[in-house]
Amino acid sequence: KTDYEFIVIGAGGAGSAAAYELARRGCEVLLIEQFQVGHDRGSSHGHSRIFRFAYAEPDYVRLAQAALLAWRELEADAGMPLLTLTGGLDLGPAGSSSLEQTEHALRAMGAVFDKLDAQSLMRRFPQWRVPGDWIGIYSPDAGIVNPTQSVEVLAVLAQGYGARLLERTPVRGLELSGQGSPRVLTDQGKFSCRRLIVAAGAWLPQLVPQLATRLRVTQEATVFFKPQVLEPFSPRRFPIFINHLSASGLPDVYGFPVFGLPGVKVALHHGGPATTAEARGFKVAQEYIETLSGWLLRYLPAAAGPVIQAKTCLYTNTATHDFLIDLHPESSSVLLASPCSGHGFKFAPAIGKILADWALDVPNPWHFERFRLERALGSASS
Ligand code: PYC
Repeated sequence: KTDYEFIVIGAGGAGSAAAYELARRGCEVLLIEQFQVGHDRGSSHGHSRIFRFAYAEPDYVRLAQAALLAWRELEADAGMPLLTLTGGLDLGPAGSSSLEQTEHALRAMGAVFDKLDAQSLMRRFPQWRVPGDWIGIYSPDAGIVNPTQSVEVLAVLAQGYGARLLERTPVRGLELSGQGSPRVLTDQGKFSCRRLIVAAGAWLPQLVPQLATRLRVTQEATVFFKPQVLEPFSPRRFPIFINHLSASGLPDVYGFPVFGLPGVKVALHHGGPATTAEARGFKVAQEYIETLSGWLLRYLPAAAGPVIQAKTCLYTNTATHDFLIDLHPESSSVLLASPCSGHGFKFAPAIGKILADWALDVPNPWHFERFRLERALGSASS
C-alpha cells in the first residue's frame, strides 16, 4: 500500500505522538522513521527530560498544564507510568529577569509554587550550597519523562491502533503541489497522503531547504556524575533543577536526581556549537565535563563524583526558542513541526493532539500564532 490518509515523518517525540493520536482517533496513518524508534542520533532519546510548569511565558505554563493531563491519559492507555513528579527548583541570583518572569507566569496561570531565599532553600534541600543573594522557586508540578521509553510506547500503541510503522527508511525528498496530495520519496518507494506532518527534528532543514538557514541545529551534551551517596539525590528528595545564569551571560545549568543510571545528570542548556545532523559528533569534550564538574563542586559538592556517562544530543533551535508548528511554505497539506529548541519533549503528548487536530481540521487553541514560521524564526541567528 502506498497511499495513506496521513503520513508522519520522524518517530521522535512529536512525530510518534502525532501518529499515536491520529491512530487512536481511528485514522489511517503511516509513520516513517529513518533509523529505529528510540535511536540516539536525534533529540528524543536517553533516560530523562525535564517536565515543568515553571516557564517565563504564561503560554508555555498553560501548554505544560495541558501536557500533564495528556501524559496521564497516555499512561492510562499504556498501563504504565511515564512521568515521574519530583518537583522542580529554578534558582539563581535574586532579580534575574527570567526568575522574576517565571514567578509571574506561574502566578498568572494559577500554578502553585514556593519562593525560597538562600537559607530556606538550603534548609529544605541541604544538597545545595548557594550564595546568599540567590533565590529559588520551587514548583511541585515538575519531574522527569523518559524519552526513549516514551517514543517506544507511543509507537507501539500507535501500531496497536492500526498505524503502519516503517523503520530504517530515510526520506529522500518531498514532492509537493499546493493543495494536492503530498508525496514522500524513500528507498522503499513513493508514498502519498492527504496530509503530511514533517517532524524530522534536526533533519528538517534538509527536507525543507527554505528552513536551512533559519533553524540552528546545535550539539549539546549531558553528563551523569556518581554522587558519594545516592539517597540524598533520589527523586524523592532532590527536585529537577534549572540554574538561571543568563544574567551573567552564561548558559543555564540544568539537572536531574538519580534516575535511569546511578548518577546525577547535569548539562548546559543552549551552550553547544552549531552543527548539522550529519556533521555532529558523539564524543563529549573534556573541557565541557570539567565545566560541569566545577559547577557541581561549587553548588552540589556531594554530587561531584566520577563521570558514569557522557552523551551528546541535538537541539533544533528557532531564533526565539519558540516551537515551530506551521504550514509548509509550498503546501497547505503539509505541516512542519519542530517543537524542540531544547525544551519540547515534556509537551509531546499535547503536541501530538495539536498536530492531529490540524490533520483532522479540529479547531485547537494552539493553531498557531505563537508557533508561526515568521514569529519563531525571526531573524536568522539565535
Ligand atoms: O526541557 O524544560 C526543558 C529543559 C530545560 C533545560 C533543558 N531542557
